Amino acid sequence: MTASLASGKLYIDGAFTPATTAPVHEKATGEQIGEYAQATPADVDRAVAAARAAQPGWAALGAPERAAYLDRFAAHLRGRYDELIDLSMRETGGVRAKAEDEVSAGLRQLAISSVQATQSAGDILQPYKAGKLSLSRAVPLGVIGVITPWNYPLNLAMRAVAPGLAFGNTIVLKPAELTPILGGQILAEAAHHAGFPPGVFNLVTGDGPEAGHALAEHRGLDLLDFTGSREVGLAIAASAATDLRQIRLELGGSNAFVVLDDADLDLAASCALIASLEFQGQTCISASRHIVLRSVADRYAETVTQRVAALRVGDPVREDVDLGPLISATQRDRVHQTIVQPSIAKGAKVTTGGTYEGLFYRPTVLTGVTPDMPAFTEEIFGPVIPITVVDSEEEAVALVNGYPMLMNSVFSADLIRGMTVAERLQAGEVHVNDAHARHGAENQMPGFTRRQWIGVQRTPLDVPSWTR
Ligand code: TXE
Repeated sequence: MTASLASGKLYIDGAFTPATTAPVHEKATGEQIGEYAQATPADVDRAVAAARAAQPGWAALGAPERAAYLDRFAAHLRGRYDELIDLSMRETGGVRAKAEDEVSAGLRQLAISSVQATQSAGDILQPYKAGKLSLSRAVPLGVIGVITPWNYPLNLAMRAVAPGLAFGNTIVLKPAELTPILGGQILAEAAHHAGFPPGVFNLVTGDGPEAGHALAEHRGLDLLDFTGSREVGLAIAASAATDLRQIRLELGGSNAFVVLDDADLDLAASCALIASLEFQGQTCISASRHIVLRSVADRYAETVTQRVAALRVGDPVREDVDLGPLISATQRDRVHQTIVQPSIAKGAKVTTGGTYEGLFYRPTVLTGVTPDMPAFTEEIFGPVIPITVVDSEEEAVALVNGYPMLMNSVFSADLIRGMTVAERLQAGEVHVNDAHARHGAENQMPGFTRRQWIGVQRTPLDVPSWTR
């Protein structure tokens, strides 16, 4: 069940290295399913040094040669597909469909990055004046530190690891301590089997405040790529600003789901369940606020409540289960004690759910949610659908904007109206009559190269006279 070669080990400079370990648990049962090594700051130093030493050689390979390594890496993962699905269900607590989504998205990312790197072309720019040749080309950044969260450990690691490697960078990966097997050990094994040159891919598992902090603060990186909480992201940004270290952050937000008065409520309700409850709502693009026009609000709440009440919660490896456990007691307490209960205390009504047993949180619908409640302002990261009623489209747009968010949805039978409202929402991604359906944008990962601009002087005598 556990990754064999890498279990309880770090992977530095092409070697599996033992270290002090901590257990990894299956989320639904609490059973131990493996162990992870706890990297020290000295281990992180060694990993960054190995990545630094390996980078020029890796970048000097042609993109097709790097793609061939990535293909072998992907082939190893594909060969373990069933094992990875099972591991994803046990280690993250998601149902089979979520596991399949995660593993196939990770594999897709590898395929896309290989192709993108081989096809990456530079530009020939308009010359600044006659006799000059101006080019730009993409060059690797160098050594990339990657810190990932626990919700989609394989896919979210791949979003940085695949394009990073494909474009000639080397990697030091620190996966979340709750999911270090799928998010780290499996990848180190794949890298080992693919025969990557030592130091190209390094794994430093460990806890956030120790291994994570050491990597985030490391001066030997050319880029730190972090996906996780807003709190940790803010601290990383503040520290990076002190000496202008390059970072790339993907954090959370309070995403909105807008239902206009002409929406197909049946479709909206189905999409609401996907948007807010898929993987128990523990996704950075989960809908955290449902903003509904008054004339359809009661019907929307009733339809959603009816469907949510029928959902089956339990061990995600079972076929007859719709929602698994939350990832940890800390997350459960955050959802219940800092979001649901305070919102109820301020007047929100529970139409279904609001209770839990162990890590199993009943999917919950809250009505009468107002903008002064945490269920409106906070990223929930749990299986909760908070419904807020508004009187106009204007009010809906104003309420949606003004909070950090990644993605919104708008529902209207009139596509032009839906798109017009969508354009006014300030999220990076907006869907009309859809719930974070994957439109492929997640696989187009920019930012792992820098542009190098090259000016060539073709006429050697084109210099100012005072220099001659
Ligand atoms: O995240 P953390 P947590 C949000 C979501 C959730 C909340 C808390 O709102 O409720 O975050 O989740 C590493 N220096 N998201 O506590 O702590 C940590 O080891 C460097 C949104 O799990 O940010 C892990 O590898 N690294 C997110 C990674 O950061 C540190 C998905 C994320 O953990 C660190 C997950 C430190 N000081 C949670 N402390 C999304 N955008 O999808 C921790 N880490």
